[in-house]
Amino acid sequence: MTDERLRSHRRFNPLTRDWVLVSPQRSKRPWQGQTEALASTNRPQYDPDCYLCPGNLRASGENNPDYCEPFVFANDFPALLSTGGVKAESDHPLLKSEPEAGECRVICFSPRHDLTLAQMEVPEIRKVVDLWAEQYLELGAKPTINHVQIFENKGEMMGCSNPHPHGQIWAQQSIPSEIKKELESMRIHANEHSNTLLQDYVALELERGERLVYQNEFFAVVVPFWAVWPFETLVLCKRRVASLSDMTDAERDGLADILKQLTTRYDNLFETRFPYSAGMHQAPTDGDDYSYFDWHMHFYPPLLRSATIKKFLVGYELLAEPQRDLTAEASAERLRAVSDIHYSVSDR
Ligand code: H2U
Ligand code: ZN
Repeated sequence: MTDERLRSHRRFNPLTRDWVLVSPQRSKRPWQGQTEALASTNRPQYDPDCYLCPGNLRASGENNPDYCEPFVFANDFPALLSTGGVKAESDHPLLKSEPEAGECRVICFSPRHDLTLAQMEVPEIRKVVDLWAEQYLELGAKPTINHVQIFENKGEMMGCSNPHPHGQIWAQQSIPSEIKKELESMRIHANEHSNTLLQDYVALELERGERLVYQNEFFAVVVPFWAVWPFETLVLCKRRVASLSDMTDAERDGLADILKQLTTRYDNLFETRFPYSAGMHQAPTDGDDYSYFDWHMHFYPPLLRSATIKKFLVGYELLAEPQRDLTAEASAERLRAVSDIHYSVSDR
């Protein structure tokens, strides 16, 4: 490792064009903290009080069907309504707003209340991938929908309201700020280079290897050079695809394998159901040309040292810029080193 990498330095995120302060000198002993596992709470396969379990009643007064495959429904408390507010004339340029319309859905990954993606089998995860692809196409085809955000909030620490394995979709008229930033960076990169930003990046990471967590024939998972969260990862496709709908059957299987591998390694790191916010960025569905865009998936887990010790983005980070002690390379090494057999089934 170069000397620079052992001392305080800043790293540049070419997707968002933000910087992160890295202070490796503060983590000479990266694992000073305790790493006790939480007492594992055994959940039932079916919970009569869960609003996501098959057959149960939801807040809308509707009953879920007796589903046995991934199941999607309209969020009963949507953040976006099918018609946005009426545009009000602003009486001041510093008080700008605009109406926003959209649709929110919830996807139950499995009928089993006690599982998470990490504990599901690859063919079951593949069904989730297929449903995500269908939803992207269906929602994206609506004239009023220009962006489809598929994501998962996992764990109480991330504000997840229910342990039943599920994710969400927020589809809307506008292209949200994070994606806008990425689109701009990717567009500029592709104009100035012979390849797209993330195709160039995945090639570089495969060559360097030090930030690689896992790869299969079609995808690679890395702790990005510019990661902010201790164990943040980026899932990259080795071929340029703009969305799930561009992926072949074999690639969708490959993505299911990647999700199983990554979430299992996360869980094994601190022997806990590793919390995170994760989601994929896909090409907007407004009909523009997105040949400069690469599908990818971000995982933002909050845990730092154990199942209970999380990183907070506070102080300097709120007021100045994000900071981390552990380097991305050290995190990738940790994630590579753990077993890919889930701790709940391995006979240790
Ligand atoms: P979170 O656990 O990430 O909060 O997602 C659960 C979603 O489920 C949440 O957005 C919705 C909430 O609005 N929900 C329903 O649609 N129906 C219900 O009966 C309860 C919760
Ligand atoms: Zn349930």
